[in-house]
Amino acid sequence: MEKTFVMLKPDAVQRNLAGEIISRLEKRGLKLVAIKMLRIDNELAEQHYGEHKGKPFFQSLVNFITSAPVIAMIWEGENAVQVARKMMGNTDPQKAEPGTIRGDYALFTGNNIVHGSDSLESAAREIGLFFSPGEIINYKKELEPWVYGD
Ligand code: IDP
Ligand code: MG
Repeated sequence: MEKTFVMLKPDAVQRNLAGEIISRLEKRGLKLVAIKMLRIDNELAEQHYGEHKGKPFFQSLVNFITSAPVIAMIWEGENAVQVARKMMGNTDPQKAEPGTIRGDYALFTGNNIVHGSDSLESAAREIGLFFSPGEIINYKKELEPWVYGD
């Protein structure tokens, strides 16, 4: 089953939105298979956001993501990468549809509360940056047939 990397950014933790966002992903039927809170250091921030190096917002992005703790997670499910991205909404929260996480809880691109991998390749890379294989839990949930059918 597909895995995606989702991170609750410092603003989500500070604004007490962690439970709400986790709850949405859970209720959708995605399965949480790894979770940890950490304070990202500069090196990890620059690796994680490497594709944006050189862009005008890069330094403020690194400053922001290292400013306070984040919650890093791996969620599993059919098409998990695209499903999670769609639930997050547009990068610019003012363009994100109501009903999406960013569209409901954020107003500013620099503080858009959640990160989600944008492709299978990014998901594999980001999962490898934040988690060791032993931290990823392989388990069954009895309600899976109720989510996907038999
Ligand atoms: P994504 O988070 O929706 O995948 P990306 O384009 O990968 O969006 O950008 C990574 C993060 O960098 C965004 O979530 C946002 O926090 C920040 N960012 C992107 N574009 C801008 C911008 O134009 N100004 C300020 N911050 C930006
Ligand atoms: Mg991105």
